[in-house]
Amino acid sequence: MFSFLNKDQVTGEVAEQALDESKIPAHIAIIMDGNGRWAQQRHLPRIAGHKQGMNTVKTVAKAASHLGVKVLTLYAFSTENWKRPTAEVNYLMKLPVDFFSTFVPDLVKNNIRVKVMGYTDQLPASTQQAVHQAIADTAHCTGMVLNFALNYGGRAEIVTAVHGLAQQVKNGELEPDDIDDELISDRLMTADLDELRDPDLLIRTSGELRLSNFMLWQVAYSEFVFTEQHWPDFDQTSLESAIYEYQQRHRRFGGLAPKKS
Ligand code: V07
Repeated sequence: MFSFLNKDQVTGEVAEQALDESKIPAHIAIIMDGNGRWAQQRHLPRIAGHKQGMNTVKTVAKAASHLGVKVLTLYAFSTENWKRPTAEVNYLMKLPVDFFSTFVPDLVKNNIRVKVMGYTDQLPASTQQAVHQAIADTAHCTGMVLNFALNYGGRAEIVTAVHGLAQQVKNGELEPDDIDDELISDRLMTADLDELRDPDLLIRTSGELRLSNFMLWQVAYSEFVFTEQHWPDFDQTSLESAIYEYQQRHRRFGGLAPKKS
């Protein structure tokens, strides 16, 4: 089930109530929507919103890490985003480069490891280079995983997994009956996150109530929290409010008893 946080909840009292530190969602995924709208409301170009959005990524990544989140997955660029104006796409492709040059030392200081999921081989070479550098420079970090979905699409991810399984069946390496939930999960781009592969909490900013092809398989049992705040306005308090909302819910995995954590 989902809920909509109102302005009081994101700016005030709820976040000040103590969070239960034993029930921090281990994996939070965020659809970072509303950068363009944030800019347009200020009569700024859309790219100014993306730039501010990148600063929010830094703030929220540090806040999540301090709260004890184990994986933070951020939808940075979807396979559909190529349809945007060329200048905007070109700007977006530079953001990982900017991000790397300004934030990697801070990530290392906070023991945060960068991971990327998506069809990264289709990105410009300079973007791929920056991404690989960020991964390499944080490879030794043992704290939170900051997982960027870059040129990611949920259906394409499932199609890729099914192709792999079908090929193995064709080669006689696998029986159709061997294909189950776990085997499919093992072929998705989140497989290397092991027991943390499925988000506990999915947040979408900026008022849209859609999944937009994000982690379709992995969010099967996630709690959804929607907020009207645009991504550049989202901050530590907003994150705490969303986690507070998450903690108020009884989680049922299709069964009768709430999940024991
Ligand atoms: C992007 C900033 C956040 C708001 C939403 C869209 C714009 C961080 C990255 C990034 C990705 C990989 C990496 C390091 C940083 C990023 C894109 C857009 C394409 F290794 N923010 N951000 N990438 N935005």
